[in-house]
Formats: sequence, structure tokens, C-alpha cells
Amino acid sequence: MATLIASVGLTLLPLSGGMLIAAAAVAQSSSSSSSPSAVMEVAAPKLKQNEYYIFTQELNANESKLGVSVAYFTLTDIIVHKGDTVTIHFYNTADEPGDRHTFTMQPPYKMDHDLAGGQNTTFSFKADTVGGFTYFCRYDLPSMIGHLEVLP
Ligand SMILES: [Cu+2]
Repeated sequence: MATLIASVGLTLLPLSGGMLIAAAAVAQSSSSSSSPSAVMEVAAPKLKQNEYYIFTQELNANESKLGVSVAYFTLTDIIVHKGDTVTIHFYNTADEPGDRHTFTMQPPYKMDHDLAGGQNTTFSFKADTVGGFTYFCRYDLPSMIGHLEVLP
């Protein structure tokens, strides 16, 4: 299959199933980066590198009948590199103040941001430990989880 070159300078890589991914070529200056990693990272427009918005969401389902929480985070995968500063804008989208949700992680990324319905918060942390780490809501386990992957 031929590689398509779009007029805006993006290289579109054909994948199976007709999906396309866009890979923008960005020159990385070795003098402007303190990271030893040469891995290319391209942020979305209007976002800083490693800046994420995460909203709470609840399925319209009968939790007591199902016997399990049906809440979740809108963003469930975050991949960064060691040394990155991660910024998260966390929104509890519930109408009722009593519908609390947390963004919680165990050590080494120990944190616990507990929001009432309608609240939001912004926080940052440095990804200084390599590995895979689960973030979760204390009130909605086992469903409400996500995964932070910190690459070397
Ligand atoms: Cu929750």
C-alpha cells in the first residue's frame, strides 16, 4: 500500500481496516531538551506536552441490579516518559454534589484528589518512576480505573 502525503505535511500511514494515523514529523533539537530520550512526542493543538483533561462519566445503568459500579474516566491511558511533568485537569461531571469521584494513585505516585459533583481541579506531578501504574476512583472500584505508563 502506498504512503499518502497530505498537503499539510502530515504523513498518513495506512493501517489494516482502513484506519489512518497521522504522524507529524517534528525535528527535535538536542540542545533544547533535557531528556535523554530521543523519542518523538507530538501534542494535540492547544495542549501542552503531557497535559490531559479527564472527565468522570457514569453509564445509565442500574448499579444495584448489576452489582458493580459503572462509572469510568473518559481517559484511561496515559503514556509519558521518565522526567516528564504531567498536568491533569480533572472534572467531576456529576450534577449532585454528593456524587463524589476521586483521582487516586498508590505510591510512588501517591495522590488523592477527591471532588464533589460539579467540581474540578488541576494538578501536576513529575513522572520520576518508570513502570505501569493504575489510577482509580476510591468510590467506584473495580470499574473506574485508568493506566499511567511511564516509559524510560
Ligand atoms: Cu468515582
